[in-house]
Amino acid sequence: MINKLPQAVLQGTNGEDPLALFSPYGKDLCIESVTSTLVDIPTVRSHTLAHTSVTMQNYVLVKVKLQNGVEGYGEAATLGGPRWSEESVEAIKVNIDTYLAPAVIGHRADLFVHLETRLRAAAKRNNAAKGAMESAFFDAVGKSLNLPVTAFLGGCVVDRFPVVWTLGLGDVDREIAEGEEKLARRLHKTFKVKVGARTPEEDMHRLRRLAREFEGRADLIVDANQAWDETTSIRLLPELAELQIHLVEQPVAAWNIGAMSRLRLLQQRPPLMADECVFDEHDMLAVLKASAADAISLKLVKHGGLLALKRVGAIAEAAGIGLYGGCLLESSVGAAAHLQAFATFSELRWGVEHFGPQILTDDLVETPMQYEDFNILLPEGPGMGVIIDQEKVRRFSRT
Ligand code: MUC
Ligand code: MG
Repeated sequence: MINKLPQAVLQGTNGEDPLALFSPYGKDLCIESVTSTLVDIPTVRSHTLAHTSVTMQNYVLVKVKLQNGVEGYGEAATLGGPRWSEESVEAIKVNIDTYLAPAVIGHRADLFVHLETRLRAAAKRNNAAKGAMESAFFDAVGKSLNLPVTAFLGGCVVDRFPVVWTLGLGDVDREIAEGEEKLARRLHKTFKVKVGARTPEEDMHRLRRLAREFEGRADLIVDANQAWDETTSIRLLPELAELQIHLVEQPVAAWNIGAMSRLRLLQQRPPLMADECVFDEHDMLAVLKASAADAISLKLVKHGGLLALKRVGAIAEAAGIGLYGGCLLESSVGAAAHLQAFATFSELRWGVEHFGPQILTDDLVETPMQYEDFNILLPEGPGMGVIIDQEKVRRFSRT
């Protein structure tokens, strides 16, 4: 019935959702309002990557209210303003309020692909903004129907994931102490080492120390956040393999797919993971056609929604590329959204890195993400499985 509607009707007029007009069932799931709030939460310590250093995480918390009164939430994260990608929370809020929210008001929140199409028509890219909005649609519909978001994405396969901690201090003695603490508390036994903020020589000295210190007790992966050129990467990758580094993430610039595919021809090298070079499904296909990666970091801020994240993951799976549950230091709001999608893949070969709730001084939900025996647990309950703590939202909101 629904897909027989004439195209003109599907386009909708004056924003009302024609599909709801033909289905009394769906009316109460129509989107009544979209509200975006800037939120700033301090981190427990400074966190340094190749091109930025933060002591505060900035988010846009998106609230979608349905006609049935149910409220769903999503989160857009950034890292160092518009320096990890081109989006900043200030721009995300303006684009949601001005362009993206009006495109979905009055439309049924459960018509996820229909809404994705409207968001894609309303704005190019802006994927962190779109990812937060779509997360809120899923949360609101799940809470309305008393179903977890995994139920809309193929169902839960696993409910816990090995979780990576990122060493982003740059001071190797303090990083060793931090790693020992994470191991002792059975929180993390894979450490991602941020390199690129210092010279390659300084980073290699740091990595030799960390590899020696944690040999046999913890695995190390390295993320250069695009900081090395091809020549530097050719020089360093063989020694990184000797140090048993498990993964090297985005060593070169995102545009340099050619370098990634040539680096993969090196005799001695760790597996290479694509991060900033894969945002949408077409980027994923391009990386695969160029044989430019062994693994892919999946993130809502890059793909623009849970549906697109699933598509990027499916394209990677089709080529035998390993999946890694990436993050941008989300709070438990964004972490829960990612885990709902990650839980519906048959395998997440490289684990996940949602350590964000661990590096923040506080959170935005009543019950933050749970970590147990080196895993992060998929929260239980309808929607995303988390309840927003309104008092904390007030405390950390920027107004
Ligand atoms: C990135 O590039 O992976 C993930 C962990 C971290 O410290 O930075 C993020 C972004
Ligand atoms: Mg990365």
